[in-house]
Amino acid sequence: MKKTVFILIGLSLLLVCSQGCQNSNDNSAVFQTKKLLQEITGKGILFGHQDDLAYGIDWNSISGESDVKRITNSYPAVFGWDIGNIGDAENLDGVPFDSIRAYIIKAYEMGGINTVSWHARNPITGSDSWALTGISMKALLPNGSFHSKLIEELDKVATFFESLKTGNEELIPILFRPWHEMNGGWFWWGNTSCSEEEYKALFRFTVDYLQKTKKISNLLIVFSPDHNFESAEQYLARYPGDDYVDILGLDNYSDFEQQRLDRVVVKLGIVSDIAAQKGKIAAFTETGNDRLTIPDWYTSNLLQVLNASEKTRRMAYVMVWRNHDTTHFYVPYPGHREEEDFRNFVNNKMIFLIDDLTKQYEYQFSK
Ligand code: BMA
Repeated sequence: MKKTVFILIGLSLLLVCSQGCQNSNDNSAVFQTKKLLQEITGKGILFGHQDDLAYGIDWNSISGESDVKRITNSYPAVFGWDIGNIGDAENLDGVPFDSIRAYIIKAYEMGGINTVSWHARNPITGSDSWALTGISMKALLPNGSFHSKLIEELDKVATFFESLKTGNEELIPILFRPWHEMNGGWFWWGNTSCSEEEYKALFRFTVDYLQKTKKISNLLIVFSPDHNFESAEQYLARYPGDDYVDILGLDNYSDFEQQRLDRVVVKLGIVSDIAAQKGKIAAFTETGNDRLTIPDWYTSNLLQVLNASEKTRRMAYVMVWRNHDTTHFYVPYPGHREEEDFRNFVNNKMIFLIDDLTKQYEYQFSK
């Protein structure tokens, strides 16, 4: 009897794992990254910054530089990059793709985690993510008249992801965050440009094409709605399904702009609850206060919401957007009046920069 039970368990595990699950003996880098994010949940929150190694205030492409490091002496733990305009020499914000690749390798070799968003051009019109005319999602989906154009773009994405390797030919794990902020109307994949079913089909096709057809094995997939929801049901309206997502995210700038911190707490709580129910990782995938106009934003706003409850403390990471110039930035730079506040934020025992992550991992995340 016992034997039969074991055989049955073994068989069902085999069946489940043939659908793409990784078992606990999996020592691939992507599995280790997932495990790290799961293990850090509730113990600390990794801090991330978009384009951190590429440029900052008054500098561009200087090896070793980082605005986070300039004022804290440590790099962030999470590094965000964008592959908008993939196929060109530079991304949509003027960072050469060859440099992005080098930064991703460097971040990984330092012990950091990389996440990639995609402000994609519309494959039909060639115009940017924010251009809402000339869109037909149906035409881009399988059997649509422009489907091959979507595939052309995905092939470029696949080539880029396949090229992210260390010197030992090890593929670098990437938290890939395609088709983000879909519950707003500002991108051509947003809720004013396609139906829920069309959006889900786009997301599923993207993941299936990269992971199954192109066999890209270094991705963890992030689903990242914006602030525009009030309930779990609304959050999940465009969710492509558990098989397609590893990390449940939230992008939220608006509620901070309106100083509705209570709303941020509620929304992080919803994401945290769904993630716990589904056995997924939760993350605050994009946020920030552009130009830091709100005094002490890092400690009086961000830290408050992250530390509001057991639920909000279960974000694996929080990432702020890029430091383009003094008219568009999210991390203070030397001499800025928010410098001290930012240091107070990162010195909180819950917030992990790369040094905290690499040093403390062995000490079971105790800072
Ligand atoms: C936006 C702004 C733009 C940028 C885009 C993609 O939030 O920062 O300047 O082009 O993100 O990075």
